Amino acid sequence: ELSTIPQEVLDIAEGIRSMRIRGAGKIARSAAEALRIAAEKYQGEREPSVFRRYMAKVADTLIETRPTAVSLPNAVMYVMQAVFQQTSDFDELKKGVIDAANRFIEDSLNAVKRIAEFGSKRIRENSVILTHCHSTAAVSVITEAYRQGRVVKVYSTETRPFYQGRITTRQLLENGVPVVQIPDSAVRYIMHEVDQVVIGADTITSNGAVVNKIGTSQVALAAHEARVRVFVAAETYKFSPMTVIGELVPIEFRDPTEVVPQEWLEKHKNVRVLNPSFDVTPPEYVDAIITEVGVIPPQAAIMILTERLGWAIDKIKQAGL
Ligand code: RUB
Repeated sequence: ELSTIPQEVLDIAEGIRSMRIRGAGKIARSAAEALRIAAEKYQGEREPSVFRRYMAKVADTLIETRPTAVSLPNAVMYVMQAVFQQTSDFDELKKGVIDAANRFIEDSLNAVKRIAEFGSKRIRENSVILTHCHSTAAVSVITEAYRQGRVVKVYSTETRPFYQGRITTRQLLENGVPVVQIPDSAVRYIMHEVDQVVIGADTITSNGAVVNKIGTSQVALAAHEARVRVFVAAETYKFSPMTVIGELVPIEFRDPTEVVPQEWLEKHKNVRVLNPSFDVTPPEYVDAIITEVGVIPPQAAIMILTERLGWAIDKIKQAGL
């Protein structure tokens, strides 16, 4: 009989599922925090094997919440490494898990700062920037570039159907950055005014494709046509070790009621509504990926994977996933 998962942990899982907690970086940090709380509040037998089974159940509960952003399983795997460290001392094991979770959160926040520093240097003087969805990493790059006096205006897409663009617009305004909200369908119309596109990522594959909020590939296509550079701001835990063994990135489809109201669906019973939440931008449409360890071409994704996530690749290969 495993001890029950604390309510606080279940609330974080539900927060991720319902998108109260959203954005790949925040999801990852919240998952690490949930594992830390689970370890701290563990009431069961002080026996490593029992504790490990309980933590594995918590890990599964977290991973099941949303499928696309690899930052979630990467964060969970990172902390779970400490859960499976070789020791028979329960207190040492528990402390190791709490430390690993805290380390992940701290490293993640530092990574975003580094990305802002590196990315801002790539923004030219007097730039008009376009961004899509709400990415903490992208907002950090844009805000830092603005502080350095290089950004004159930001176009922020509203990002239907969930309107994460409104969060971006609000945050940029709070940071003092001049921002104009546009509907997603206005991207190609406005692109001739744009100097650079800065977006985030949920997952980056071993061949350098960028999985991000639905509509990102259209933005990149319009930018490509207009010869506008596309920069992706992404921490190294957004790179997917699973793609190294040939796995495809699962694309989340969300409820149709995010696209049309329930009443409308009921009135039009034979209409099918699709709500894909993410899309894939091929590496050819991305100029550079800004990570906390450096600015790289998307084709160098495998280098980040082997250098930073080699441990995860080994694990996945061993597990034969
Ligand atoms: C959010 C989204 C963001 C990335 C990067 O999708 O696509 O662009 O997650 O964000 P959702 P960050 O709102 O469905 O979670 O840079 O904050 O990790």
